[in-house]
Amino acid sequence: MIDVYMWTTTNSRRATIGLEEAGLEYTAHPVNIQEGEQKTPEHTARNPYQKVPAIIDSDGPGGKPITVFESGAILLYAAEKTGTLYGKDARDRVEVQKWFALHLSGSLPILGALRQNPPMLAGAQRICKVIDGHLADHEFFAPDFSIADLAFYPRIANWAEDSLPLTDYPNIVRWRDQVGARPAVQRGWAQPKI
Ligand SMILES: N[C@@H](CCC(=O)N[C@@H](CS)C(=O)NCC(=O)O)C(=O)O
Repeated sequence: MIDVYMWTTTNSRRATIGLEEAGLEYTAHPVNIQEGEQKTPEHTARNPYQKVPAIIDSDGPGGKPITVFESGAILLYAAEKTGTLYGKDARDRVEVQKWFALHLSGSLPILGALRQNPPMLAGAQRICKVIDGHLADHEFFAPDFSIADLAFYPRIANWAEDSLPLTDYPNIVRWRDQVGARPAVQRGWAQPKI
């Protein structure tokens, strides 16, 4: 069994949509970050950075419990554990890795910062142009639906249109609606139940 410690945030839901898409069972436990619950000793033992999400898999490698923090690492863990969402061969895996890395190191920090920091608009437009151009002739980031899509989706699913209207990026909108229609994504997005 996998226990997920999370709140109603995009980073947290990245973990649950990944577990859902990988077909892994889990129980979601709310950690109310508005009440400081991420700073308790119990949660600090799960994530020394005192953030959500974190997971504990009682059946980790070697049959022993394992703790994973960082939503990107949780996506990788779910993909590795199930052999899903990570490309069907070495060439496809490189496609997944490129876009997964770009999202973690570029798209998410840049678009996340834009909301509080409007001068980052040029950088946000630049990354959105690259992503929109790729999605113009690719259904998903890699040849098949993968953790590269799951890494980026929560940021765009919860996008504030007034920061940067997505109307200028029709392929991102098409992709967002397609990913958002997946039942597993919808189930993961509905967590935690509070
Ligand atoms: N890079 C981390 C970001 C996690 C993160 O920033 N979590 C926020 C909620 S979205 C949090 O726990 N904030 C509480 C705090 O910083 O005290 C991940 O993807 O897991």
